[in-house]
Amino acid sequence: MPRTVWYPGHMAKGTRKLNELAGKLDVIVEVRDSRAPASTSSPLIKALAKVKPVIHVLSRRDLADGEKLALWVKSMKHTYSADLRNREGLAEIKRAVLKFKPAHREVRLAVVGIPNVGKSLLLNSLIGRSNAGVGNIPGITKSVNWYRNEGMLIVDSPGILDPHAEEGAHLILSWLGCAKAEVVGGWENAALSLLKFLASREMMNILPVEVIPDELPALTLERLGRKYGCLISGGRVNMELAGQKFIEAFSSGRLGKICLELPGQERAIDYRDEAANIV
Ligand SMILES: Nc1nc2c(ncn2[C@@H]2O[C@H](COP(=O)(O)OP(=O)(O)OP(=O)(O)O)[C@@H](O)[C@H]2O)c(=O)[nH]1
Ligand SMILES: [Mg+2]
Repeated sequence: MPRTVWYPGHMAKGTRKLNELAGKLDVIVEVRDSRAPASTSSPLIKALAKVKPVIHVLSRRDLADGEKLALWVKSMKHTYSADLRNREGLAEIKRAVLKFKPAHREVRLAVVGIPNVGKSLLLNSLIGRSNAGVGNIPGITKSVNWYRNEGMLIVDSPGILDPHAEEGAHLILSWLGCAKAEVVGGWENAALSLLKFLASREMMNILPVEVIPDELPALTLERLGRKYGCLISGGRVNMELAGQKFIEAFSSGRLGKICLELPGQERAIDYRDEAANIV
C-alpha cells in the first residue's frame, strides 16, 4: 500500500507559530472529535500543556454514542462535549474560557487540534461572527490568524497532524473525515480497514446491508457499492467510489452514532496498530 504522511508546509509553519505564541496566551482550547477522543488528540498538546492551561472540547457530540462519550468527559479534566453545529454546549465552554480573563484585558486563547475537528467553527461560535473559514474537508485553515470579540482574542490555527504517526493513526482519522484518503492509499483501502475494524468490534450492525458473518471485507464493500449505485460497465462495482460513499456515510453519522474508543483503552495506539495491520 502506498504510504505518504500528510504533513504539508502549513502544518510545520503552524506548529512553529503556535509554539512562539504560546507564552502570550492565557489558555489553550484543544478540539478533538467525540467519536475518537484519543486518536484525534493534537500532537502539540503535551508540549503546550506544560506552558499553559488547557481546556478540551469534544466536538460532534451529535454524532457520538452518548454513553461512551459521557465516560470520556468524566475521565478527562477540563473537558466539555459540544454539538458545534447547533451551538449546544457552547455556553459552558465560553464560561470556562472567560474564567481565564484577566481583569485589565481580554482573554487570549488559541484553538488547536488536528484537521477538520471543528476548530474554526468553535472560534466563530465563541466570538459570535462567521469570520474564520469553515468546511468539511481537512485543511481549510492554512495559517495562524487572530480574531477579536466578546472579551476574547482568539487564534485560529491550521489542523496539525503528527508527522511521525504511523499508518494506522491516519486510517482512523480518514474514517472520521479528518485525513485525506490519498494519505492512506485511497478510499477503497480506508473503507476495507474500517470494515475490518467494525467486524473486530462487533459493530457491523451499523451497515446498511445484511451482515454476513466472516465475509471478506472486499465482498462487503462490493455489496455496499451496489447499494450506493457505484456501478461501472459490465455491472461491476467501482470499489474506490464505493469506499468513498461508505466512508462519507460513516463519517457524517448517517450510519448511526458511534464511539471508536473508550477511556479505559486510552492506549488508542492499540487500535492504530490493529488498523495498520488490516490492509
Ligand atoms: N455534526 C457536526 N459537525 C461539526 C461539528 N463541529 C464542526 N463540524 C463540521 O466539521 C467541519 C469542519 O469544521 P471546521 O471548523 O472547518 O474544522 P477545522 O478544525 O477548523 O478544520 P481545518 O481548518 O481544516 O483544520 C465543518 O463542516 C463543520 O460544520 C459538530 O459539533 N457537529
Ligand atoms: Mg479551520
